[in-house]
Amino acid sequence: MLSLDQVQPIDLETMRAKLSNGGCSSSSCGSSEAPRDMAPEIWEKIKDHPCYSEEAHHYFARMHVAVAPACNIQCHYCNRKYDCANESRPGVVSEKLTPDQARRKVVTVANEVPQLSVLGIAGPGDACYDWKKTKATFSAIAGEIPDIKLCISTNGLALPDHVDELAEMNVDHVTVTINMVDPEIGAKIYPWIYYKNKRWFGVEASEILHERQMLGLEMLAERGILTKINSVMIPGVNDEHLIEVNRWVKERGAFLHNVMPLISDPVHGTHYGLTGQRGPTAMELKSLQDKLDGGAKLMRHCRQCRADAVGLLGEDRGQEFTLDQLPEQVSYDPAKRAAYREVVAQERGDHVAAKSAAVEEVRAGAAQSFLFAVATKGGGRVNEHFGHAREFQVYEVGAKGIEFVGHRKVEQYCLGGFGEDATLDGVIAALEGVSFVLCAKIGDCPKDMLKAAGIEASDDWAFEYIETSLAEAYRGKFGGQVALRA
Ligand code: CLF
Ligand code: SF4
Repeated sequence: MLSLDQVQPIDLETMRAKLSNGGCSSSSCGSSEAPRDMAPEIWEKIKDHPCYSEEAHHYFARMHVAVAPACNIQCHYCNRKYDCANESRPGVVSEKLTPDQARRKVVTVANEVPQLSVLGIAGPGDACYDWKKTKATFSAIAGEIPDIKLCISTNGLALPDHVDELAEMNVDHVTVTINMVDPEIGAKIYPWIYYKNKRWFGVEASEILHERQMLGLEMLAERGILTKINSVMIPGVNDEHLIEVNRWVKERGAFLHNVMPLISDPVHGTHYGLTGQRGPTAMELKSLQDKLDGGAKLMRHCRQCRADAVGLLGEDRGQEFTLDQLPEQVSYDPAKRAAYREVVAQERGDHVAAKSAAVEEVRAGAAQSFLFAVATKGGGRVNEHFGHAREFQVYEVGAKGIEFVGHRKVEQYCLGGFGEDATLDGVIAALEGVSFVLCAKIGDCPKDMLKAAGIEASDDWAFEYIETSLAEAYRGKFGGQVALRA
């Protein structure tokens, strides 16, 4: 059995206490039960996938291997020196791997990171265009680690050529980046594509891309492959148009729609970066996502990770597994992953029950909605110090219950025991629209500065479940029963 000390970064003290108290106390113990609005066979496919299930992302990790550098289109938000910005943020470059190097890396990570549940290929170019390397990598891993989920991300142009092979290889999670369903808008995003040994430009290029994306989507749906659509929100270009995109992809069987903010910076050397095209603010993104609610199911917890990312979505352990650190010979040992799953099955059942009770409680007494930011390092708990947080998870609490609405990346405020005021100013700016912060620990100085900016912060709920804490904090503020000790 895995020692809990080997499980990182989930808070081990909390997990130990929970288990020594007899473990799961809920009637819905175990995470194998599908939510009421989901078919059990779909739940079985997504319940351990950190991107397809918001709940799973508290417990399970993905890793990407950068085996596919070639690409067949040009996006205005991409500089080919960097990774594919459709599934990762620009400005970082991945170490390119051969399929054999990728195999060694995946097996090494699987032996050392028990949370690992998904292997994704997200570039750094296009995984379907650079197909031979994608296929060789998936085939090698599927033979060695049969329970790992295989996941792929593509711009869609070469997708229809490979759907049957994807189905044969049991790849049941495919992401297609679709930024438009109107080629006139597409021409403002894609200057050219390369298709049938020829370069196509302008509206004609976007017509072909659009047809291929829709065809690929329909073929995936026919084969029961779960499809996620990524769309990059580009203010003034396709922001309002994404409502139409959402409708089209829903009609063609997309399971999830992930609207990501354009990241645009002149230093990345992209067309948009160099021409001053801005990305959306956090509140503009939220406002668009709110309009899309009711269409295809929305993903709001994407971290725009890099093409060689390793770990839980909010972290990146890729630097621990660079090529020079991999053993020459390695074989898979399933012990840690199997033991971790046992621990999580217990913890997760409890969490689901606590979450459901908290949501009902808030719904019953809710009046006004507020945004709460939570510092967490996984496990579904308030378990990160304010000063150590590199991101905050944001929840809307009010009449609709408790909804995860996104995350805000920040610079770590406390380094070496001291906090910089300038960094704190950046954190406060990133928390635009947020009224309350819950964390495991916060000092008087940042708490006072947050308060001066209209944000109350509390560590009263350290190591408690996020939703239980939110419900109590909300009730305290608005029902007068428990007061935030701000
Ligand atoms: Fe990777 Fe993408 Fe698969 Fe996830 S990422 S290929 S679906 S395993 Fe996830 Fe990263 Fe967002 Fe992608 S957080 S960028 S959505
Ligand atoms: Fe860049 Fe990805 Fe677009 Fe290709 S599909 S141009 S790699 S962002």
